[in-house]
Amino acid sequence: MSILARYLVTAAIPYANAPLHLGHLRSTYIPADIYVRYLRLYGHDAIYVCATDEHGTPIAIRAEQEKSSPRKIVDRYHASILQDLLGMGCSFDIFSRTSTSVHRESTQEFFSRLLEKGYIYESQYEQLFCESCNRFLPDRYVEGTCPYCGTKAARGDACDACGRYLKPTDLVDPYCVLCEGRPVVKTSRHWFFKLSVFQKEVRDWVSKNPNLPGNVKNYALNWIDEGLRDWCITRDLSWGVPVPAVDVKDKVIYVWFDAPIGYLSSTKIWASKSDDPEKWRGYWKDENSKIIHFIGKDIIYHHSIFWPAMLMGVGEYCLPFAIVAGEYLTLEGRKMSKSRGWVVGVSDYLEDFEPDSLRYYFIASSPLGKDADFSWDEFARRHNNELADILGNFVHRALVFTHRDFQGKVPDPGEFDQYDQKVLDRISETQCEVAEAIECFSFHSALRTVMDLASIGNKYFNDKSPWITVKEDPQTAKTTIYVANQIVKALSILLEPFLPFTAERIWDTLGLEGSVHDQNWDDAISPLPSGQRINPPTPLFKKLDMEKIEAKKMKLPKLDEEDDIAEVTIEEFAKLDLRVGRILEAKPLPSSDDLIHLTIDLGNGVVRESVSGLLPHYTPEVLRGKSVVVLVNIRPTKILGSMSEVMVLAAVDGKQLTLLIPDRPSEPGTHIK
Ligand code: B3M
Ligand code: ZN
Repeated sequence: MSILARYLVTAAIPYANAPLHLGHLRSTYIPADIYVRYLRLYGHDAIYVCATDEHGTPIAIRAEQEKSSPRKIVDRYHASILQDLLGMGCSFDIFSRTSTSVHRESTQEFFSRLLEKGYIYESQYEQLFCESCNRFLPDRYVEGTCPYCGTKAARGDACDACGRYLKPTDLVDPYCVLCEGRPVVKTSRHWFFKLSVFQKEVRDWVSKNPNLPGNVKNYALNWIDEGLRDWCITRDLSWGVPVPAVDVKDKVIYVWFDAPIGYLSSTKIWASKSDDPEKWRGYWKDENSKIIHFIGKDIIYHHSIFWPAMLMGVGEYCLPFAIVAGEYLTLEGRKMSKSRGWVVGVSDYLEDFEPDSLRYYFIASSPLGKDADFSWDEFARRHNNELADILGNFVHRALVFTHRDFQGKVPDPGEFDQYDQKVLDRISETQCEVAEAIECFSFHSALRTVMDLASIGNKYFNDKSPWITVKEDPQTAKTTIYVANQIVKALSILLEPFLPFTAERIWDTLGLEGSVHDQNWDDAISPLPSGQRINPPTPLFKKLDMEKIEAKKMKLPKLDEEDDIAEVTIEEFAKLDLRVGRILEAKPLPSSDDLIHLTIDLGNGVVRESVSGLLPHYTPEVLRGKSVVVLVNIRPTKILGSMSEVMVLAAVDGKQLTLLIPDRPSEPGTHIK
């Protein structure tokens, strides 16, 4: 058992510019909620802090698009986001906003401290400016091609595809998102955070932190090793936290500087509403406090690099204890896309289904550090076959039996046989194993362990067949039902972090005092006394109405396959054996207008044949001696009587084929990666 400690659990603060969709819940809010609920049950001092992110270009652009004001936009979305999160059972201690005065002051204080300490400096900075809109184009006001990975429509602040932080002038072929015009470069006065001086300190912190999960650590170290550049932390905008300098107008602090400070300002606001307004310090300044940030994978850079560097610069504050980053969620096998309508809103879900079914789906379907998919059919299957048939079925059978055959009271057990004892032991083993898994953020395996206990309960119930023993050997039936009730009680506590609504219903049906949310983790193994009077049970889960599922499927737009360029993983790409090959011989295939037979040297004495449609584009003489890119492990085929064992790659532009030639001389057989 670990020593009781103080924890601050945060979830990334969502921009108040759009409703929440399922992806956010899966990566961030549900995992954070599970973790904090567990900590509270365990008896730790743990608070769950979140807010809406109300500054920056996402809000300003939304206001322009809707011909509204930033203030109206954030008021509207703050309310809807909060409603969705509460509907899903997120147990925040505070859900604040970054447009508060406490937040403004905290941000300006960070800025001023860093300035005093020489970590912020002023400089002229090249910015993109749209002449037709007559405005600077900070961050998301501009899009273009990512210079690192070549993805189109990367935003001026970051590339979603490769996760790198960008500045607008990094973009290739930038365009203004409002008018699609080409911006020009103009200089203006800005402030920079000396991120570069923290290179070593941040690297040490990341590499030595035992609590950073693998995905966070790997991404962060790669980026750090590419070299950290100073970071422009002001913007030519009027919406945001004003730069605290007397002679400045219409410049605000960059939203990514103020957003993580939202965790701190929200904690202060939480404390200010209590009888001890200073108690936020215990979470932020006491070295024994543990700050754990739950985020989505797209913002690892900001949390593992910028934010720790800011904290190091200011000093006095605790650095994050851990950062947990949920990977992406796809929807019916495709990448979610707000612009194409390929999303499911949280409020849309909640109109028809229970929050616990979705919480269950997210955690049960895959570990947080792996990509996951949401599909309506799979959702229905998991609800029906797992929640209803395993968990719901066991709890209901045990409680109905108690009610019907023992007048609603947990019966007195007789002596336990080996099987009874094994099942009782399994309860305490489960309690330990689940705790261990949750503590290392393995929520998926923790939940599976809890569900296994329900399966064990079902099997035990079948094996013991109390409906027979109740007539033939009533004492054995009493023992069985006593043991079954112990499992039910344990499930109520063990499920609380995952399925808080279901857990509370079980608790209520057992007729126990208070709320399951206020119990202790160890109550899972303290016996439910015989004689305990239980309430009439109702089934925990109804089977889902498949018409509702079909209706949800119909709501998704029909998308063109063309729109959908499938992603490949690096492992999939690595299956392609691509090499440099030298063309030794080239001969037109008789009986064909465009095919040519090539003999290709792949180094180390390996020579292969290939048939390609290069003839209209290259003459055999030109091809001889050329080094080209060859896919070596394609399945061989016979074309017009000739073997084609490998494939020569070319750029295809309409009907024009252009061979890919290495930029510098490369030996045949050289790997291409
Ligand atoms: N608002 C991005 C997002 O909503 C940003 C997170 C801030 S966390 C400090 O994904
Ligand atoms: Zn423009």
